[in-house]
Amino acid sequence: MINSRLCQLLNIKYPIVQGGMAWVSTAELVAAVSNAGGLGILAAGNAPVEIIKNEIDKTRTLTNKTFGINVMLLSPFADEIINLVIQERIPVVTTGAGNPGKYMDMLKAVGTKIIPVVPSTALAKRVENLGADAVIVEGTEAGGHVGELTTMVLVPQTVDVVKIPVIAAGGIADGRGMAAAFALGAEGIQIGTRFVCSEECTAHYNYKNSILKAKDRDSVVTGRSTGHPVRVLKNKLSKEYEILEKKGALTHELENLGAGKLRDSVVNGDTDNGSIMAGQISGLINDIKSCNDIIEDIIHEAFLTFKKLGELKIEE
Ligand code: TUI
Repeated sequence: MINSRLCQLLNIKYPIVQGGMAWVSTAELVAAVSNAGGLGILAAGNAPVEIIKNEIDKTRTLTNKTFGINVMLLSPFADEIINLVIQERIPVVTTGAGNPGKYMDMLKAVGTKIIPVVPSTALAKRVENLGADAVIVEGTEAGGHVGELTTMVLVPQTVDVVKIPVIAAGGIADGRGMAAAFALGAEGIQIGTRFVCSEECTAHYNYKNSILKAKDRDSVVTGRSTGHPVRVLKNKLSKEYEILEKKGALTHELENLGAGKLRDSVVNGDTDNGSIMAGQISGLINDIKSCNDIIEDIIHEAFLTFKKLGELKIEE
């Protein structure tokens, strides 16, 4: 048992949050993670409100545990999704790809816990001042939209400047990673890529298999020139994208090439021409197991790691 302030704040057994991944974090995955004692998070991505309302209803048929919603702030539907969250009294919201400042008061008014994902200590402090209940600091090791700093440097620097619980994200897929994050002062972890390779995740097998096959150097960040850098596994699409970017292509040309490509890989299984968003830790993931086993194995391995460290003969 690894307890932290986060478990009381969110009413969960283990301080493990599942990353909100567009197209991937559907009702089945979210309910499985929450039923296993973590916090499942539905991903709104760029989806319109009706689709997310359906996913909320479905999740509620599959679990009576706490679950949350991730609001991707670049979405054209972000305002409507926030209204839906308020109507539906969703207990926890995480946000990504922007500053959630303008939504904080509305969410707080209905008692929703707000946990922004941030890539820097400055934004962590800003969201704490605006009333965030906890903060997820996401290192550049993560999949999808990323910042510049690593988890290793972000976590301790953030822990030193905020009072709210810090959740570490990016590059964590096992109990050693969890123990390392806690050693840096984190009180929880967020896990994305590892949960893609779960039995309950509804993503196409080809997408899961790309992660299973990936090694340490098989991801790349594309789109830095557009201001929206995204970590993906290398494939035909990422190579085309890199060539265009090196040639100095305009942002709208690059955005046209990227549009709809996540759905192509996650839903249709086109892992050549689709965008395979996944983290650098993909190389550590070699099997597909249930969310319950993923979580129990992480907790057990974190415990063994702490025990092993405690047995080191260290003298002061
Ligand atoms: O949001 C994510 N990961 C994502 S979102 C996504 S969908 C997408 N697709 C194409 C282009 C862009 C997005 C795929 N993966 N992670 C959380 C995260 N948020 N990482 C980094 C940030 C972030 C970045 C800048 C948060 C705030 C921020 O603030 C800038 C500002 O406004 O001050």
